[in-house]
Amino acid sequence: MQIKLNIVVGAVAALLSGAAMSQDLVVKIGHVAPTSGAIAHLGKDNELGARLAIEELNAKGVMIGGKKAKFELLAEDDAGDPKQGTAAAQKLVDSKVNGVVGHLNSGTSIPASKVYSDAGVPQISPSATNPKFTRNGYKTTFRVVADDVHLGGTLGRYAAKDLKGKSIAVIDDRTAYGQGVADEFEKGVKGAGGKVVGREFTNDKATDFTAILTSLKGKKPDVVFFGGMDAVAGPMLRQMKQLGIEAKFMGGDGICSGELPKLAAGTMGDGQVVCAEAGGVEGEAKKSMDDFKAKFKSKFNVDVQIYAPYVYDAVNVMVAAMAKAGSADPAKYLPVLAKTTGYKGVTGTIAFDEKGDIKNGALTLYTYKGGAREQLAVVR
Ligand code: ABU
Repeated sequence: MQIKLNIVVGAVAALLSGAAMSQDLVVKIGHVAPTSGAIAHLGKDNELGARLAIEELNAKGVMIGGKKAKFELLAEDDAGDPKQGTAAAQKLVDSKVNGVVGHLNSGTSIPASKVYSDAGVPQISPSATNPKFTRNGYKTTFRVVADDVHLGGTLGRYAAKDLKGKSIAVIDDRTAYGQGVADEFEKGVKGAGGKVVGREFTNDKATDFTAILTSLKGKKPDVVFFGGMDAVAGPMLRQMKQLGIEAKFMGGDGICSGELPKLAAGTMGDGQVVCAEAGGVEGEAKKSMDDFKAKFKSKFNVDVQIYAPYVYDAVNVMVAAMAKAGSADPAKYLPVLAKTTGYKGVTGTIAFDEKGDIKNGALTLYTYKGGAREQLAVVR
């Protein structure tokens, strides 16, 4: 008799818990980055930032419109390729995602933004810095980092004024990001009264830079700026050393990773490289970033490369808008997301302007000493 009663009680409990679960709201968050290819280490860094945010949100229990939200991460690899980027975006739209965090590259984020805009799906890039990303008039497009006008311009002025570069050479990888940030750097140098003695280009898959570096060597540069990613910058630094080019080496956020010293195989001199992350915190806000990095390391046993904290914040700011709107329906929470102001994230305070760009975005200038990134300054 007792056994029968237990079975009945168990069945009722299972039914009730099933009923509760069926009332949960499943919220699908898409994430896209290159998790294969030369910058897979950066793509995986971003994806782990999203995973950490989703795990914490599920553990915390977020209510949206009176229902407990269950967040699912749909992670896609676009290999940093524009065509694969739009295919990944379409796949996520077809899977009825509620929002997307990504992509990592400007060259993929820009074409993908049209796919999301057409579908009305909010997209926040945690790292695409080309200004065009937010200048197509799409209401669904946001980013939580400063853009290349700010990034390249600041680095250009820094090269001419602080590093006192007299003959500055510029190389880019012809991607939307690399060419754009190099153009802004050149404008910054010239605006500060500096001189650009040579401009060369390569591509984002190249490994041999002998011809362009030999050509630039003849111009005796004291600063070489590279617009591109760390996977190309590392071998370029190695070949500069082999060719006896003693210049300072500068780049934007794409080279400013924890991996760069390894990619340069020990050929970077202390203080030789100056780069900038397109965000940054200072003062009291620094603690939350430091705590995030320690938590990330203890959970995944790897250090943050560059943008994992920005991905983490992007997921959280999107979910905060859903909770405030009382709906994960993109049409309902998008206007709330657009009005985000004063959101305190681990990367600082997030508010969006009318284009979807972060307001008052910061930059953090870094150099490398003893194979480790060392902060020089946070500038706005
Ligand atoms: N911002 C550097 C890496 C991503 C990109 O904009 O292509």
